[in-house]
Amino acid sequence: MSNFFNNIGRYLIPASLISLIPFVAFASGNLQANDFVGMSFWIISIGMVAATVFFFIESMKVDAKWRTSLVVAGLVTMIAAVHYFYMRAVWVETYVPGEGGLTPTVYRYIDWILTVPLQIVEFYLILAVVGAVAGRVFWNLLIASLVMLIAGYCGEVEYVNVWLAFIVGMLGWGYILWAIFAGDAQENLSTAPEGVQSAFKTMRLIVLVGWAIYPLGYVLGYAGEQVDSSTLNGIYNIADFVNKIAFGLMIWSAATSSEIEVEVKAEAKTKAKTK
Ligand SMILES: *C/C=C(C)/C=C/C=C(C)/C=C/C1=C(C)CCCC1(C)C
Repeated sequence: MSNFFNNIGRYLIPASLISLIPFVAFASGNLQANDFVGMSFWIISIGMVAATVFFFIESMKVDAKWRTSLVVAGLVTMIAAVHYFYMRAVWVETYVPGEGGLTPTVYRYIDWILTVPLQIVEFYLILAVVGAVAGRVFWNLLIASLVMLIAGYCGEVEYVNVWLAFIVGMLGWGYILWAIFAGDAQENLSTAPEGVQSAFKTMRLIVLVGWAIYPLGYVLGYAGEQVDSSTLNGIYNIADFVNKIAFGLMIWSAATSSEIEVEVKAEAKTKAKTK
């Protein structure tokens, strides 16, 4: 099995990098010196690529049970990288000094509708590592996240009232928070090893604090008479940086520290034997 992964990895990394190359062509827009939101699009596009490379390469080094989690983390940043190239082009090409650019809502939500469920998978995988959770929990979280995103989209493209959509979206997020803090997603957590427990606790803090940046951006972006596209996109960009890259790093950190645990135990065993 590990042989299989080693061989796949040999092709996975170059293949994924080559697949990103066409998107560099989208870098042709003219970034203006005062376009700070444009700069954040630019920085995050490249940050996502770098994070993807990192997660894929690291996935081949960690213990087998963490491998899928890190591959999924790399897929999240890879999907985001591609969408960021498109979003950046929309923004930079329509940017008017003093007014901002157009909001790339469609690309944003296509990205989210893929990456948020993948992060839910991630959440589930962490718990599944120790068999601490039922499959039903996964489906509940998934459906709640779809309710949250579909509502947000309908609000942002004005299919329904912006604030009605917001409330429905908040209910979806609220359900997820309930499930991971008080409900069935955390029920058997105490049976999990410490490394898994702390990974899960940090991840749910990200869903509480990191995810909160999105509704904040929504509220500030849509509160005025006119949509404030700079505030909306600036805050969403920061949120994506935190929630995709930091989220992945959390998993990486949990995976590498469990590695250390294994090493320490192995060392203790050999010492005990030689005594
Ligand atoms: C990688 C992308 C991620 C983690 C996106 C997360 C998005 C949210 C947590 C969005 C939340 C929203 C609400 C809670 C209310 C309605 C408006 C949304 C969709 C922005």
